[in-house]
Amino acid sequence: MTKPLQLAVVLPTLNERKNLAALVERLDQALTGISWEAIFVDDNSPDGTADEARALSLGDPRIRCLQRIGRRGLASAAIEGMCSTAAPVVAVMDADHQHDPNLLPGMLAAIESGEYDLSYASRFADGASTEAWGRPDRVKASGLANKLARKVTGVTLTDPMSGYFMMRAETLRKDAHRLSGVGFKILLDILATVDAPLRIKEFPLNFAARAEGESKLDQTVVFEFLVGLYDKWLGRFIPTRFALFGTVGALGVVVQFGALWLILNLLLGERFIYGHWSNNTTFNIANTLAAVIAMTFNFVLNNELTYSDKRLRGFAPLLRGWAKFAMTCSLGLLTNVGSAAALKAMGFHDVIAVLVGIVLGSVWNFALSSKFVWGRY
Ligand SMILES: Nc1nc2c(ncn2[C@@H]2O[C@H](COP(=O)(O)OP(=O)(O)O)[C@@H](O)[C@H]2O)c(=O)[nH]1
Ligand SMILES: [Mg+2]
Repeated sequence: MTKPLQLAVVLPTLNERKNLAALVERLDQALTGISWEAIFVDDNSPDGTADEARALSLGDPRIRCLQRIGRRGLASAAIEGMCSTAAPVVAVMDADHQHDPNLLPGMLAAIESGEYDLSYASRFADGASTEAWGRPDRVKASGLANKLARKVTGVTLTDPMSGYFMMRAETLRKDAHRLSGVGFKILLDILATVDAPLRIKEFPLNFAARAEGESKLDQTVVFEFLVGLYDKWLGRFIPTRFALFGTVGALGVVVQFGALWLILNLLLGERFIYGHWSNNTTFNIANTLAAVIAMTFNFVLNNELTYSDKRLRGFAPLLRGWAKFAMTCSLGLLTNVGSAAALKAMGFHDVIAVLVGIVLGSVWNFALSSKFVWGRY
């Protein structure tokens, strides 16, 4: 009988094809004498990362591939990978060679000894270094993020934002349903969620430069971090997605007012006197147009941010999505413009009329669009 499986290394990937073969080789060398498997969790990367993982798997069944369709996200990829193995201990690691696999045996020994529940590699512990990373801007950003994260969650680790850690699979599975799975700070999420006090061992990491390809977190790192913090802090009062949708909607309010003002003043030459535009008909037509513009703006921003994990891509899907968004929102739009028109006719201030219309409309928009536009999966 072969040695029972000890460790699963979960490797979330997005366009990492060229990094896989060399990484598997390094894992194989680092983990001699240990019974392990590696699980690439790929979000259907256009560069064929999943195909490469399957090709490697044909020659080495310890390599597995979980290909996710229509979904995105580092945290949820890590969670699903960790839940897809029978191994008693699971590790999460970047697939771009920034995390040194030689730390794995020590991290595993710490957990198998029974003295620790979680091992993790810190970029900021004594003896660690980030010089080889070659990204002083990101070092600084990570330092700041860590400080903020420690304040908000009360976690005392030197690097709660680390993406390289290992723990008992059972501990993870017990609380997996309570993890937020939003953003990239999966370790922080686990630390803030798991009730049992975790005994944690820290390993200083020499954080390397990425081997091939590009960082996916460069552009979204600040946004995702804020979303993650919000989720842990206030997410249970107002769900994160609804808060995002609302924030985008609030920006849409600005856009609608801006568009309305532009159309009336510049295009139609209407005068805005003492808080009123003169003519009801032109106002209603212009406000309808402004609402359509704001809706398009909201669609684009929601697609980029609120539903970044289910983002529609390409001309046809975007157009179809916009059409569906327009349809599901048309009820909201009718409510929006209709109630504004009614209120204005009743003599309410124009600004009040527009605002009430927006609030009533956006309730419809969220309820329907989360189901019909981005809810395919
Ligand atoms: N499955 C999946 N993997 C991701 C996603 N975003 C990033 N990754 C992977 O997560 C790891 C860390 O991402 P990276 O872009 O290197 O972030 P950085 O090291 O902070 O610059 C890499 O292996 C990426 O391929 C995602 O949305 N889904
Ligand atoms: Mg990286």
